Amino acid sequence: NDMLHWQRTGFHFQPPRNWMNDPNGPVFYKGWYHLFYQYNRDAAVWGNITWGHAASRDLVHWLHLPVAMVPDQWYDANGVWTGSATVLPDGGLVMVYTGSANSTVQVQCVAVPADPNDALLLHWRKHPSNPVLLPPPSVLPHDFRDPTTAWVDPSDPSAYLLAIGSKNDTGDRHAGVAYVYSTRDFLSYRLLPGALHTVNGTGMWECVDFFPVSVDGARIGLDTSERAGDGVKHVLKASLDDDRHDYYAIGTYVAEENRWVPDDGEMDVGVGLRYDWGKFYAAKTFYDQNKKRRVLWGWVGEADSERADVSKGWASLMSIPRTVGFDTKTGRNLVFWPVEEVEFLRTTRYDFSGVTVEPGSIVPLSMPTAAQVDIEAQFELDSAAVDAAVDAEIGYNCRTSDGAAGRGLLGPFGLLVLADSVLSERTAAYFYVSRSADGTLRTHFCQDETRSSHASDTVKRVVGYTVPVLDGETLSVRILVDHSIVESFAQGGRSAITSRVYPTQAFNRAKVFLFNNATSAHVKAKSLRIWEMDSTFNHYYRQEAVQI
Ligand code: DQQ
Repeated sequence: NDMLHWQRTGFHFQPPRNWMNDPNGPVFYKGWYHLFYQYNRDAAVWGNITWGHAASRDLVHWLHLPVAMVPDQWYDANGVWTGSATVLPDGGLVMVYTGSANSTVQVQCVAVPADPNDALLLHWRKHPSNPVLLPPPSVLPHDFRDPTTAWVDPSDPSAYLLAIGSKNDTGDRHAGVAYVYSTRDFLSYRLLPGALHTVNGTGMWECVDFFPVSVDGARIGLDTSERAGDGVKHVLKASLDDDRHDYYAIGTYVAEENRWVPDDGEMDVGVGLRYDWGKFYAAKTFYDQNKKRRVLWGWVGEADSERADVSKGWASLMSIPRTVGFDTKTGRNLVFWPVEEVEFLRTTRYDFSGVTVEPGSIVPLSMPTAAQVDIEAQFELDSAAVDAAVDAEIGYNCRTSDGAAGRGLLGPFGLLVLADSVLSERTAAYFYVSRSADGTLRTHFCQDETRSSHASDTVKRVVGYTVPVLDGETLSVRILVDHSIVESFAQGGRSAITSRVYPTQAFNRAKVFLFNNATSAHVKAKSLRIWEMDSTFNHYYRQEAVQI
């Protein structure tokens, strides 16, 4: 029906139909961005996993291509699972992926372009030596998957290293772990002693990613083989199968000892920072040699029921591609920001800058329709209220709070999107300023899905976390709204939150409001601009058309 159809997005990547999960082997090759993804051709639920495939000139408009790989060998009969691309020095390309041989055995396999001159990379050749890598005796054979992009071994330029996630259950460790293998030809591999990193209690590490970042801000992205050293640190990311979030930490890579050490042991992988505080998993970066940036893709699943997915005929989206960089201002986190190409989709602009929102009030923002919008807002709290904030409560927590309906001295305030005119449905992206035990102010950035839909079969939560705000900074947020997805980036991307929401009333006449539920603070939208967003009208590859 209309409502289910409306939930499909206008400018996010999603397959034409059926189920999708992890991004696979993202890469820039011969002028095209390629995105492969875990794909079930047969249904809107997970199963019979192939590699779906699409290509783009600009990361925004996509050409849907035929599936790249299907389970047609004994070693991937249960699914062609997640893998990564490595660009070789001669410009060649190799994919290393996990073959699910059966429900209990995972092996690593290699595929190369059947025709390296084909910029669309339509056909893939699985190597006759597959599987090239079997689980080591120390791990369970079903806990060994998702090889990373390979990087050049700093101590032996003729060798590559790559990491594979696993789990170590000896004793009661329940430790996530990343093993490193050395290879010269991608066909034979040697396990390096020890592990790149392991963290007790974090369980199976899926979709490990490992990449360098420029910490002096000199460069926005680094090639995966860039060496550690002056101005270069390494990020380790793991997707925790246990709690379905992507965790990262920044640290030092000591290649000659095959280990990586987090800068801050208390904020280790799996316990500290997340790529995104909402629905976002199995993410993967690639180095875009075209624009010299590192780009992140994440799988954004559904929060509705499987039954709803089956009637829609599709499930899951890809996040907006995000550039990833080191936050030189805080020195302790990454920043994520929609790739600049997203801004090309902006059409009509509405400017609401200067609007002030009284405590306990809501201001409608008048525009024709807001199902597909890009919002940029900067907020100022009145200083008298902030000075009085010694009374602000201690220890706010987005997850256990009353969300946008709560009331505190300095929050919540922010925007309500995908709202109907009487606000019976709305999704809130908001700030909440509280006090920490030492008396200093703490800013939380949260998203409240609890009133996003009248539907009862969807998961609705309040999600989010504290976001660093430095002296003199205003509170700022960018929000991408696209039918059933709300993706927010606070403080220049120090914190990101993605929600999936399914309005039943707001659909087709979605509105935006400013709200301020603080009890004492006036909030001024110092600047507030909203752009309507074009749809990307993706195309479908037809072999006949190309052959003519
Ligand atoms: N999805 C793939 C696995 C990976 C998981 C299977 C993460 O390779 O560990 O579809 O979502």
